[in-house]
Amino acid sequence: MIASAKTFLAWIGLGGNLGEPHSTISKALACLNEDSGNDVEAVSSLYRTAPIGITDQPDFINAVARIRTVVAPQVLLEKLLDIEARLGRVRTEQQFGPRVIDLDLLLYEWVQIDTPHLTLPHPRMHLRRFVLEPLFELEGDLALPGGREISFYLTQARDQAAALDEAAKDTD
Ligand code: PH2
Ligand code: MG
Ligand code: MG
Repeated sequence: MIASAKTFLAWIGLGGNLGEPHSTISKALACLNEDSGNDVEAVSSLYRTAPIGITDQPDFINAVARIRTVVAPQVLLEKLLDIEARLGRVRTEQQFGPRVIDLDLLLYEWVQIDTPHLTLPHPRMHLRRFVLEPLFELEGDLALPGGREISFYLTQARDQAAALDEAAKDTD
């Protein structure tokens, strides 16, 4: 990365459940780091997670990475889409369906924007344990832009899961 350039922190959510997700996630991190505009600073553990949205699909492997970047959020998003394509992702799948690799821009500094192509923070990150748990591992109890601390959303996400279990019991 250009030593003198102004740099920005960003957090990327990584996930996949087709092929060999562990290896694809490693390759995605290598691609991100090899790009002259970004350095990968820290990566969470890899988590095996139950699929959310469409439940009838393989478990996912998920992680979160903190990167330092010189590029603007929209340019970073383009880079992520490009890496997804290079690693074999074809965008014909269902919205919450199985995929080889998914790279989501979760946070870019404390920027809040809402445009047709990019919303920051990622609009569903605070609802997803598969994002919140690895992010909590990396950053501790960070407050999300315009919101509460990660632990607040994690507790809510746990309660939601418990409530769904209760609702399922009611209909048995
Ligand atoms: N991604 C989805 C839909 N559902 N579930 C888990 N556990 N992990 C994911 O990364 C995931 C998902 C679509 O982006
Ligand atoms: Mg996603
Ligand atoms: Mg995505």
